[in-house]
Amino acid sequence: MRLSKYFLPLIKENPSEAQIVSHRLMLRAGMIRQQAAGIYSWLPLGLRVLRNIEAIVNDELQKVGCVPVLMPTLQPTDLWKESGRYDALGKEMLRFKDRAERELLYSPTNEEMIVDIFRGYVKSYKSLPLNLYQIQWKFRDEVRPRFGVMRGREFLMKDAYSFHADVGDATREYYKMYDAYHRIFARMGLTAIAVSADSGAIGGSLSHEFQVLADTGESQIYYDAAFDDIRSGKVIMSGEEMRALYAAADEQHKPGSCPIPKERLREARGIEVGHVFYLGQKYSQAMGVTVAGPDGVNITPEMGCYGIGVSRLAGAIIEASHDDSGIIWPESVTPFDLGLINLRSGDAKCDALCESIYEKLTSYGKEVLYDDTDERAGGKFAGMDLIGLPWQIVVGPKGAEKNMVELKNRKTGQKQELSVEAVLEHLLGTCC
Ligand code: 5CA
Repeated sequence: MRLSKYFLPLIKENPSEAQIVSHRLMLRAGMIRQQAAGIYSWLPLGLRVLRNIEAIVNDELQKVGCVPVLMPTLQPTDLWKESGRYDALGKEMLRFKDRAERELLYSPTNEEMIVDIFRGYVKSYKSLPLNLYQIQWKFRDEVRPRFGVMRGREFLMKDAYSFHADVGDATREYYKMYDAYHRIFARMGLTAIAVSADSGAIGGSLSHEFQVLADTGESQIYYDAAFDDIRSGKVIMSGEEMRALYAAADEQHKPGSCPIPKERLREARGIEVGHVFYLGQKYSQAMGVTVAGPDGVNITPEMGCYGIGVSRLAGAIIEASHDDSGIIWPESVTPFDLGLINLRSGDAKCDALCESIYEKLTSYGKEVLYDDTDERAGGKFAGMDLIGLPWQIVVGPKGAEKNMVELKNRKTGQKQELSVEAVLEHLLGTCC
């Protein structure tokens, strides 16, 4: 992508409305634009990140057998009267009427609708287990939307819903999703702590929130100090070993009955990036769902549901990975693999060298953001640091004479003078 043809509206000054670093950097890096309180447009750079996060979520979920669907954002309210939740969500739920005076709502979550789909088709235990998921926009009229995409009113959620013939199978699925969540967040460079939590308006008997530690997080959590060793990479544990460690959300933590000694207990702020729920028969019972069981007797399916804050993750990753100059993207979600800076656009040698590097890397499938504009060098460096691509190749007139360029690692700041061939080899892992 050539910057001269792209849409990357960078902002130099710190936006006064942004209270936390990820919100500030997302606005400054031209990733998002606020359209109303808690409602954002995703600009091209932000959209690339969102799509990369979605790709990791899709990949890991499909590996464990989840099946993608897509439900509408609008629902008739009748289903919610059936489940008994019509009143439970109160003003958080946005309701309106269509031209025929039928009441609709903008989905804040989709348990009712998935149950409606399920009961329309599934008649036997032989079709179970079944785990359907979508990545779809939600709306919750939050009292205090804040921190940019962290607590939006409209936000992108991955929501999965599973159906089972018995408690044992539903429990197995719950922990399968729990382990998949750790893999999903780890691929984004995040270590999430799964804390036992309150299931709130979603309901059910068991739930865990996945929390990424950050001082700006909205949740207060308590956990075993062993998680700090896991986070720093000192200790590696399986999902099962991690499950045995103490971790609790604020409302679940009872100091009087905490099972671990004080010296081992840590207290911190966290960003909730995911939440899994063991629902039991709450929705299947309320909505009258049964399937034929193995011995011909009808059974009411057990359910689980599993959410991930896809748009919130973009902010959470930035909270976890930035410095004073801007964002530092992990390779797995970066909007482009690298930035190519032409320090003297219009200079024949610089242009030719940049073009050949751009062509080569692109032909090998690398996503390159080529700064071919005629802005001054300082502005180009600052802009590239701000948007945080993992690598930068800088091409200037002096080096171009000798076929030499500079390769900068955004995270370490390390710069190397290298021949074009050496840079390509470095980035492509192959000799050209
Ligand atoms: N039906 C279940 C999951 S299938 C559900 O709605 N769970 S939830 O309420 O916990 O939301 C799932 C995830 O969405 C949360 O863990 C959080 O990461 C994200 N989320 C919730 N509210 C917001 C919000 N206002 N802005 C951004 N992300 C949010």
